[in-house]
This record gives sequence, structure tokens and C-alpha cells, in this order.
Amino acid sequence: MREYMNGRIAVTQGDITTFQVDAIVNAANKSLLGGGGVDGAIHRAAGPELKEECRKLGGCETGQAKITKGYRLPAKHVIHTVGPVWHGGDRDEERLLAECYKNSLQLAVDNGLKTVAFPSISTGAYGFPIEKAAPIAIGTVKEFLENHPEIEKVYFVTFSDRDLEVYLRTADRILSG
Ligand code: AR6
Repeated sequence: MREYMNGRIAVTQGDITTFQVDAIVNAANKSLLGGGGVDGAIHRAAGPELKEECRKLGGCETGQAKITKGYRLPAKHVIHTVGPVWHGGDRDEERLLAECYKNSLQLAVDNGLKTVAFPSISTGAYGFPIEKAAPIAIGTVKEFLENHPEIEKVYFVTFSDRDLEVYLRTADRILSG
């Protein structure tokens, strides 16, 4: 498998529901009650208790994040964040996407979690171009980690071959040298 690793950041490919980390991040919608894509996969793998806990959270605003247990997942927790829907770039989408990464990691820190895996938030059903999203994802996480030594490892888990290529290229550009 092709992987990129630089210090506390790793880019890899796979099904995020199989990751044994303190928290996997879910690219959810504002209802937090499940959906398609990675959200659907996480809810299927975690089992119905996840939805029960989510129901009590009262939804989530774009750019914000909320935490639950992981139930039947190998991950101990799920951090649910709501990415922006891409409307062409003039509706604050880039800042809101960065907020998703920042607020998810802050929630991990607040809960004493040390290992976190992210999917590529907003770049599926929400239509955020991956070439624009990957540098925001990696750049925001890099900056956060510089100020938070308590986080040990962050994985970017890409799904398609093409997304992996974009993330590998972006990580090489932002993290190397
Ligand atoms: N593991 C890792 N990545 C995955 C997996 C998986 N098992 N399955 C899909 N992906 P999307 P969004 C990738 O659409 O764009 C949902 O219905 C996928 O290839 O899941 O933020 C929610 O309920 C893509 O690269 O999330 C919302 O309504 C990335 O995950 C809406 O979709 C994100 O694609 C959120 O849209």
C-alpha cells in the first residue's frame, strides 16, 4: 500500500471504519442522523446505538464538531463534523472546511484523545474540489499539531486512488522540506 508519513501526520488509503484509533471523524450532515458516503459506512459499522446517541445531540452547525462513542467500531470514538457544501467558493467554504479540521482536533484534545483519522471532508456528496480541499486539510492539521503536542498521530484516510494521489502530492508539497 502506498503511504506517506511525516512525523505525526500520515496519508493512507482505506476504509476508515476499520481504523483502530482513539477517534475517527465522520463527514456528517447537520442532522447527525446518518446519510450516505462515509457517514453511512460509519453508522452501519458502529451499529444502531450510534444513531441513538446522535439523536440526543440536537444536530450540528457547518464547521462545528460533536463527539460520541464508537460502539461496534474498532475506534473508541466518533467525532462528527459537518463540512460545507461547495457553492463555487464564495460562501466561506474554505474557512468552514478548515474549521471542521480545527474543531474536530480541539474536541479530541478536550477529551484526552491522541490518535485521530480523518476522511476527506466535503469532497464527496458536498462537491468540494479535492485539489482545493487537500491543502486546507493538511495545512490546517499541520498548524494545529504545532500548537498541540498532546496529539500523537493524525491519519488522512483517502478512499479512491485519485484522492490518494492528490493527498500524496499535497502532503509532499506542504510537509516535506
Ligand atoms: N472510508 C473512508 N472514506 C470514505 C468511505 C470510507 N468507508 N466512504 C466514502 N469515503 P462523503 P461529504 C470518502 O460524500 O462530501 C453524507 O450523505 C468519499 O470517497 O461521504 O462531506 C452525509 O450524511 C469522499 O472522498 O461526505 C452528508 O449528507 C469522502 O469520503 C454528505 O454525505 C467524503 O465523501 C456529506 O458529504
